[in-house]
Amino acid sequence: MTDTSFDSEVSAKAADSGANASAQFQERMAAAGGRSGVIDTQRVSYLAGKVIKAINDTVLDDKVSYEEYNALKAWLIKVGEDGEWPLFLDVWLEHSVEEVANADREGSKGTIEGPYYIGGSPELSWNGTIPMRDGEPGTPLVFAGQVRSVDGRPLAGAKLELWHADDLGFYSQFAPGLPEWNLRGTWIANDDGRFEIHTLRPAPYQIPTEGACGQLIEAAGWHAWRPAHLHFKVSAPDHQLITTQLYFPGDPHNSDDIASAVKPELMLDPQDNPDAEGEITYYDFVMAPEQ
Ligand code: MBD
Ligand code: FE
Repeated sequence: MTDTSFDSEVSAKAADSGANASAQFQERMAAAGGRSGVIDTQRVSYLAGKVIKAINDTVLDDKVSYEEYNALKAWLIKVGEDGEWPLFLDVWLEHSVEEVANADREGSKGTIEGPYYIGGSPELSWNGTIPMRDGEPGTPLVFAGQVRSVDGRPLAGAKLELWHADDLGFYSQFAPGLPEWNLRGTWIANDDGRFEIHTLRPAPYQIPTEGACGQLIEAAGWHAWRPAHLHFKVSAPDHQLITTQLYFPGDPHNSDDIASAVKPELMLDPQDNPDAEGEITYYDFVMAPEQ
């Protein structure tokens, strides 16, 4: 395979990932009963008015030209055409929404979900291995710990959903050619609330650069990197769902994540696994009761 055909294969995958994320999100919203009527008229008027005013103020304060206005217009159109609204919003806005949503929640920290979650991944026992291809590249990683309530009670039967990118930065179901549930799974904690997840250490990750978001990053002279991360949703009866991500010390992008989703509490500490090839890391999830 030549470099060129590899590049075009990679960019075809990236273009697909945007469209898939848009379609997935719309399906999920429709399944949850749609969007209309959820937010009351006064609130819509207040928030939409405030955002529109903030943009107008920027135009006036910074004397935005017709050239800049038209560049913005063309770019906004392209975000939709590329299916990159989920990517744009989750990278540059979701972190603030998450901060507001979980400001007062006790227990383990959450962070953003991002655009690539899919519910209903294969259920594994408390110490199962994530679905992966034969020869899937990456260092084996055991992720072990306990799910507890804030009062210290182990939460038997808690559910842990994990999803992460492969070594090339692709998420299954958002890039063609990967098995449906590659690097996605659901673990059920044992009677002590314990789990031992067998997976691979993820690689640093670049958000797709071929579409409108990449165009913005390049035009602004930014970078497209996120630190290597594992995504989790952890749930247990009568407790608030935790959506989070966990990171690895020493990653150069822990301090400049393009999605602003790193928190000091979300750092793992992997060590050589004395019992098997690869690494092992421990992390407990502490869950706040349902309000
Ligand atoms: C990702 O994998 C991700 O986690 C986020 C937040 C945004 C884009 C891609
Ligand atoms: Fe991710």
